[in-house]
Amino acid sequence: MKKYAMTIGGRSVNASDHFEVLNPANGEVVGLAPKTTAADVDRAVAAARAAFPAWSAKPSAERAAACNAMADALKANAEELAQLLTREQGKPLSGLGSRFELGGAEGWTRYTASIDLPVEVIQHDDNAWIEVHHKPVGVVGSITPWNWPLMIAIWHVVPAIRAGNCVVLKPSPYTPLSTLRMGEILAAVLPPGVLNIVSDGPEAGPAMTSHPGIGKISFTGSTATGRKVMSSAAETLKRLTLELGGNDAGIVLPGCDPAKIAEGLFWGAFINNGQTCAALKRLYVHDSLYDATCEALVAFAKTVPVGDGLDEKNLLGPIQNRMQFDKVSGMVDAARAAGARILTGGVAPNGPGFFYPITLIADATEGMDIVDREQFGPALPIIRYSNVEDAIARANASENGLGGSIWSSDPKQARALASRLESGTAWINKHGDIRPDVPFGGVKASGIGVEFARQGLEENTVIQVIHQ
Ligand code: TXE
Repeated sequence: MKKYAMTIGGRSVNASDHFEVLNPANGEVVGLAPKTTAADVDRAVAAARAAFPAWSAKPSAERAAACNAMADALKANAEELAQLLTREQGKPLSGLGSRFELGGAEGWTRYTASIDLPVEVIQHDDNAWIEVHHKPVGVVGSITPWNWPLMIAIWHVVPAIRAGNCVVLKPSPYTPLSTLRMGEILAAVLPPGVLNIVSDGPEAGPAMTSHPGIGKISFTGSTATGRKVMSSAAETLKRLTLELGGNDAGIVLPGCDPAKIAEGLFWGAFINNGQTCAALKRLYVHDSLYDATCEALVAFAKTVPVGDGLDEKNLLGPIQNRMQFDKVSGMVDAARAAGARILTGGVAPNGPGFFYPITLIADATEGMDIVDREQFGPALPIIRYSNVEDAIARANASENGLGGSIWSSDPKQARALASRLESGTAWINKHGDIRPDVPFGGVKASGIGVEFARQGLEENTVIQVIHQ
């Protein structure tokens, strides 16, 4: 069985101990990931710190060129990485799956290469010379989840490197292999120590969040772990960007045509089997088109093939891991027991793998876990409402605030209502449309700070004022 290695200081580093990474489609071992210790984290941070003076002193254009070289390397190795990603994550090669994720990773890298943070001049005259400089923080620690492991690693790593930082990256224990391999490929086009990739192990995450040599943590994961990261980082006053859970609401207004919006609603909710932070997780539908919307969604769901992601005809794969499978199936069972109607799905097939059918749940209400908490899986509760003001209030009655959407045939009304959603992004007639040139982040318990665009790049810097 292939043993994967860490990359520290530009060299491949083997661990003394390993753990198995399983294919969620069939339970087979995909490979062995190194078990990272606190001492490995120390070595990675030391390598990053050693590389920092030269890397941060490089002209911006040279760092931009290095980011473009990373994009070229991603492109050249995309198919190998996509295959490995499908085998350990479960998502299909096709559709909005692994190849799509690799394409996104390359696109985000190229766009991030193209942005810069020039010196801002406040005053240049005989009375004063005042400039604002954006300087790199030093070493950035990146901690990533298992749902979009490569894309999210790129979202953390590339802006950090572009801004002049050096990085230590730690993937989730569920999906470390594709990140270890991608890291090896990317580190090879950078000076040694600029990008270091460790793996998981009980000591690894806490060693990073408390490490005095790390100046900032970029974290994407659950709100519960985000709180631990923030608390652990407090001692050393690290900068933080936290992209945490979401429980995004979508509101379908009277006057919509259910047949026209069904496909957008479906993929807004079921992209990556619903295992997406800014997926549509609660759908509020007006009474006047409730039944028609349910029917249109069921009809669309029946056209989507689910199965092993290596089979190119499939558009959705298994749930990624046992913990998530149990969470989703438990929430669906509880909703059914509380009186919700399962329109399609709701019963897992026998056999290997964490397969769970596309599940649409009518007559769902607040008070059910599947409405109140993030399900993070292929099951969408559809909630009836009769008053738009009431729907907005119910959408906002959540500790989360990542995304939200308004579905309407009246653009002016839609924009007015969108601005009243308590969410980092409010989409209109779509959900989850993210772009590298548009800042993205959560409010309330969904996070702190933003990623992407100039604003995301700025979060990888500290400000220094030169004042004469
Ligand atoms: O996430 P964790 P888990 C949600 C989703 C899911 C739940 C749990 O609802 O059911 O989170 O998933 C690392 N110090 N999301 O347990 O624990 C961990 O190794 C430092 C939403 O997989 O948040 C991994 O690399 N690091 C989310 C990363 O944190 C620690 C995506 C995320 O794991 C740590 C994933 C610690 N003490 C799950 N403990 C989204 N917003 O997209 C764990 N980690």
